Amino acid sequence: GALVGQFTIGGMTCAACVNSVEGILRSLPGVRRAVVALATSLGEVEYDPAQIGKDDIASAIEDAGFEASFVQ
Ligand code: 9UX
Repeated sequence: GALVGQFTIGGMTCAACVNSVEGILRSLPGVRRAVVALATSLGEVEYDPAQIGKDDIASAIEDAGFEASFVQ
């Protein structure tokens, strides 16, 4: 079944950053749901572990110019 990963995302300073990161996350194969909050710098991603892992998700965030670390 799907897993949920939580990330702290650094470097987001405006609402467009949030939309950008959400768009990147939702475009990844295996990601079913992604919600990013500017106020808390938190992102929650529901994903299929058969298709993608937390490291891949974090790498995609970092490739877009933000910092990502796992919360759980
Ligand atoms: Mo806003 Mo974010 O002007 O990368 S889009 S700071």
